[in-house]
Amino acid sequence: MRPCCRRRLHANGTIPYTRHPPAVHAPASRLIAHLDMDAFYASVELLRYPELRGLPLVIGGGDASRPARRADGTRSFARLRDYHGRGVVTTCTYEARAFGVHSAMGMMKAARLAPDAVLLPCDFDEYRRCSRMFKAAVRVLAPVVEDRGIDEIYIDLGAIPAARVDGGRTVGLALKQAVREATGLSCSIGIAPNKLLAKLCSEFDKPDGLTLLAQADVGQRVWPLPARRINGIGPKASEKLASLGLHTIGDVAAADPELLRERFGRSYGTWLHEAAHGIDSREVVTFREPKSISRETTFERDLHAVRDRAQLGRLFTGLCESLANDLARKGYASRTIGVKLRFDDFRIVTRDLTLPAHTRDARAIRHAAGACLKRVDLHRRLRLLGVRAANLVRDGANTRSAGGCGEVQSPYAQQHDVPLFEGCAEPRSGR
Ligand code: DCP
Ligand code: MG
Repeated sequence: MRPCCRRRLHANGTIPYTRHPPAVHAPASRLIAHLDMDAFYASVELLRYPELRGLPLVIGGGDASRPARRADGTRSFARLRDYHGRGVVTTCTYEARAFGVHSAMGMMKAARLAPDAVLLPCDFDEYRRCSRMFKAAVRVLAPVVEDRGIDEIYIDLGAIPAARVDGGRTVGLALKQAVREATGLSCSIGIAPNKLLAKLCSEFDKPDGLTLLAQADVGQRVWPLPARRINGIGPKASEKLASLGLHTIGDVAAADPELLRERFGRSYGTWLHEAAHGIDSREVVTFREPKSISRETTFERDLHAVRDRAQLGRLFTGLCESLANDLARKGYASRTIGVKLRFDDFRIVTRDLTLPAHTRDARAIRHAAGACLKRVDLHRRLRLLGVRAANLVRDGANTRSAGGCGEVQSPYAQQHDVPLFEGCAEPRSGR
């Protein structure tokens, strides 16, 4: 028997429910939905290019993979086998997943698995537009929504009397229908007593799924799953759990909570124990201020600060401009600007700089980020460059100028007025 398991398995391999529930108080029964769009970016592209329906489709090519119009009016599409570079798959249709392709896989590897798959570049503006549309459609039926990113939300169904009648099934179907009518896209929904279980079960029946999961189902439906399926158990934690003989969520649930705390620290160890028992008291939060906003890019080939400085300068300036635009669009200003670099040996270095006042001006961001770069040894070639804005405030607050976000020259920028990657163009102001 594994060292950490206190209880025996059922004959069918699942772990019986604990006779003594853990010493945590679950809140009164709630009903929470997690909604996640199916193959989101790829599905949005299929709305635009319906002739690709049913084909393996991969999103993540650069500009070169933009479709071309033939003389006869039909479109010609790039194929994955023609891709050369170091990009990664952003997402793909379920038809491409059947070949083993998945998000974050290197495109060259994906090309070996599915050479005939169609390749398209990302169109973030369009994905954001569809994202706003599906969220608005949900809010008409169920207004208590927590935004979790471009394609997922939590919905508190507690205030909807109809949701109590059948555990949320009818409301879940109505939400799926509303999303489809508003966008033409399918989504998958999980409905459970808390966010942790709702998120877990929204994946059970993807795509176009609707799964209801009760607390009493945890032993049978959740415990047999690999531990890493819990949102919050990443690759490192799951590796460490495996080294303790804890592979499934049931293994973690059956482990001595003291041992988990001993190995993972008090806070994470306690969380692991509760999560494995399907306990989660987090509320659906309808608004949360972001901690930071960032932009980064991985280069097609490694670039050197001196030999490729014109190209790097343009990329760096572009990132700062995009970041300034993001801040403006979202209505924030930042006081701490940081850079992130990944070198050719995969080492990651970050530096940041706190300014005297908040800004969202592209030039000020470029100067501050440039000052951060000066504090990095740039002898090795770079694989990735990123710029980050933290210490955020909403429009106008705490900024210097009366009109909102004042342009700020960092003290570093004033001292080192020469852009780091010399020869590059100054960014346009983001205002
Ligand atoms: N995404 C990304 N980089 C990743 C994973 C995803 O940019 N490593 C983007 C593309 C996805 C979107 O975020 O379309 C949503 O991510 P999901 O994990 O929900 O993946 P999908 O919606 O594509 O597929 P699924 O049907 O599994 O939800
Ligand atoms: Mg999704």
